[in-house]
Amino acid sequence: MTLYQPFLDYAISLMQDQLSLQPYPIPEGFERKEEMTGKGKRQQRVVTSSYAFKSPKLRQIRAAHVQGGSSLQVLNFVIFPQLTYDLPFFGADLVTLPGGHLIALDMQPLFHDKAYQQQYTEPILPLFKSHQQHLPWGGDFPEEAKPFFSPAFLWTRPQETEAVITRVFSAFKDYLQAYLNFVEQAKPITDSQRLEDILQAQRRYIAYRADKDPARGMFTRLYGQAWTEEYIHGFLFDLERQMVTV
Ligand code: DBV
Repeated sequence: MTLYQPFLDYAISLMQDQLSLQPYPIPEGFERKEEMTGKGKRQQRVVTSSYAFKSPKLRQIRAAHVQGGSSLQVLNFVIFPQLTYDLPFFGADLVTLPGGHLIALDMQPLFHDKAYQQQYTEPILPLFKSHQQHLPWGGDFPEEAKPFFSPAFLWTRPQETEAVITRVFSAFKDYLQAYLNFVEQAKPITDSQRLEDILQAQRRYIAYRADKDPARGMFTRLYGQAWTEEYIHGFLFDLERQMVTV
């Protein structure tokens, strides 16, 4: 069972249609990682596959797809815009563990002022409301993560896998299309103060995500600490490394 493969296939195909998609390098040894876990009858192969692209306005479009049987499926898919655009991040964290499904979907804002919300949140509030009817609020999440989400944050823990296949997939498609519309409309920023603010906001977000990555424990158990830290800082949240190398 690969619950999130259709999400990934859909996203790549939609982006190929609407963006001038180019490959983005994946560090050697991180394209695919495979490990056996458990013993005896509970033995399970866990495969983590990585995907990465870029486009003229999007610095890094990347996905990590973990497939480990019916009780371990994860698709973490994030789009990091170029530093010359004030676009939000597209963030999807689709997680299936033995305890159930956990879904986070948002256009994660760089700023929280009214003008920014008018540009990047208000247009998607109708989408948010239509999907939230079927995907109720998932409850508490870390207080310190709140600044990184928008009022259109779809956060839910569906009981039924069927709801993931139908409702969550439908929300994912709508959010991604709405995001691509923002990308299409986005104009480069030229004001130097605004550019500095964008850089700081991107750094804050990426530093937070790298520091608090909720998958760190899972990856460390599966593949060890060295692989995990390199995957997080060298691929999943790589801005700081990229800034050093340019
Ligand atoms: N989450 C990631 C990456 C993952 C990943 C890169 C490649 O950011 C998976 C894998 N998320 C993942 C896993 C879990 C979660 C949970 C495996 C389960 C952890 C566990 O229970 O052991 C949103 N993801 C979560 C949670 C939240 C998010 C709130 C539950 C609370 C928690 O365990 O911290 N996604 C997460 C988040 C942001 C986001 C905080 C943005 C700031 O986009």
